[in-house]
Amino acid sequence: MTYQNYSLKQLQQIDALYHLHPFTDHKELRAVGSRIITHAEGPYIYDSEGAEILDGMAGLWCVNVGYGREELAEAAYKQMKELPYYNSFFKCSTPTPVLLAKRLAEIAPKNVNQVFFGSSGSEANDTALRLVRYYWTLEGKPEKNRIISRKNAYHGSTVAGTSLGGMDAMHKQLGGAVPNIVHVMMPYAYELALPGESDHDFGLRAAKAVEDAILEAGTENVAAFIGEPIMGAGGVKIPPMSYWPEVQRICRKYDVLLMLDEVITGYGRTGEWFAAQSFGIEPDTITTAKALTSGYQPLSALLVGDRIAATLVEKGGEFAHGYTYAGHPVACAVALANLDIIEKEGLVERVKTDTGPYFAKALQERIAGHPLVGEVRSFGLMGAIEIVKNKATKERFAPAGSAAVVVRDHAIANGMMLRATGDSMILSPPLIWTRATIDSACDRIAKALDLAAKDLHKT
Ligand code: PXG
Repeated sequence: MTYQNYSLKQLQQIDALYHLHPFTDHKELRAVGSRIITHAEGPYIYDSEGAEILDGMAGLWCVNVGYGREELAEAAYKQMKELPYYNSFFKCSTPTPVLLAKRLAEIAPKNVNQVFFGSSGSEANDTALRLVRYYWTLEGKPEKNRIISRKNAYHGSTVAGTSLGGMDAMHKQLGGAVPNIVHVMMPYAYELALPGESDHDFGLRAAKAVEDAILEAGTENVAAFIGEPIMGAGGVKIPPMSYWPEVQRICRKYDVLLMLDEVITGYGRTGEWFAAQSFGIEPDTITTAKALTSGYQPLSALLVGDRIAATLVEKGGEFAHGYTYAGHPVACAVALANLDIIEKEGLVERVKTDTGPYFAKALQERIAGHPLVGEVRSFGLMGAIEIVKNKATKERFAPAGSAAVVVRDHAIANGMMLRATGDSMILSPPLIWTRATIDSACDRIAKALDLAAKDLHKT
C-alpha cells in the first residue's frame, strides 16, 4: 500500500490541501487534522496511530457483517476478473443483479417484488420520488403529486434527498427545494408527548398529523407519505408501536402511497430483514442501500411494490430514468455474498432473539441511570443515549449538541466510536456483536460518561 510511505502528519496535510469532506466545517477540520482510519477487522477499526476502536456505528450504519470478510473480497475479485462492468440499459443484463433482484423479492414483504438498482440511498430516493409521481400521472391523476414527509427526517443529500428530508440546516443551504413536499411532526415521545400522554396515544396523535396534512392538501393532491421506520440520522427516534399501522391505515383510507426509507433499518438491523416486517406494514416502496453490501461496495436497491410495478410495466412505456452503475455487476456480486453471510450466520434472528434484547437490557441497566442520561432507547441493534443537564426536567446543556460532543470525544479516546447527533449519542453496531461485545461497549461508554460529567460540571 503506497500510503504507508507517508507519515500520519503528511496524510493529514495532504487531506487538508485537497480533500473536501462531506458534512464538514473545513476550516475547523483543517485546524485539527482528520482522524485517518487505516484498517479494520471484525468489530474493530484501527487508526494511523495504532489505536484500536470498537466501531459502534458499523462505519456509517452499514458494515453489518463486520470488517475483514474474505468472502466479500473474493466475490468482488472474481466478478471483476469475469466482468467488471456492463450496463443494464438497452435490453441488457448481467447475471448478478438478476439473481440479487430475485433474492431481494424473496426476503421483502410479500407485496414487494421488483427492484430498481442505484449506487446510493440518495439516488434510490430520487428514483422513488420520480416513480411515485410518474405512477399517479400514469393513473390519470397528475395533480396527485404532493409528498408528505417529517421534520428532522434524513433521506439523503442530493437535491431530491434534501427536499424529502426535514433537516432545517440542509434546507437553508439548498436555495430552493423540489416543490410540493411538506413536513409534519416526528413521532418522538421523549420530547413531544404531552404530560400524561401514553406512548400508544402519542403514536396515534403523531400519525394524525399525517392525516391532517393529507386533508389540508386535499386527498386528490397527495401522492405519498415517506418516512424512515426509525429515524436514523435524526437521532434514532423510535416511534411507538401504534404509529406505523395507523399511518398505513390513513394512507390506505385516502389512497396515498406509503414510501418507507429503510436505508439504515434494512437487512437485519431491527431483527427482521426489513423494519416493515418489525412494524407489520406493507409499503409501496422500500428504499435500501448501506447494509445491502455491508458497505463493501456502493449499492442501493429501491424495492417496488406490486401496485406501482404493475402500472409501470403495463402503462409506463419507457421510464426515462437510470444510472450508469444501476445493477453494477461487482456491487451485486458482493451483495449476494453479503446476504449469504447474514443468512449462514443467522444474524437477523440473532438480533431479534439474543443481541437485540440483551443490548436493550444492557443500556437500561448500565447506562440509563447515569446522571447525564435523560433516556436510553433501542430497537434491535440501533440505539440512542439522550444527554441532559437535568434528568427530571429534561433540561439540556447549552449550546444544543455541545455536551454530546464532549461525551463522544471521551468515548473515542477510550476506544469506542459512536456518533453525536444533537444531544443524542447514537449506536448502530455491526450485527456480529455478541453479548460480550455489548458488555465491553457499555464499559467504555460508562467511562466516557463519567469523564464527560466531570468536564461538564467544571464549566
Ligand atoms: N436515507 C436514509 C434514511 C439515510 O440514513 C440516505 C437515505 C442517503 O444514503 P446515501 O447512500 O446517499 O448517503 C441515508 C444516509 C449520519 C449520516 O450522519 C447518515 C446517512 C448518511 C450520512 C451521514 O448519521 N444516511
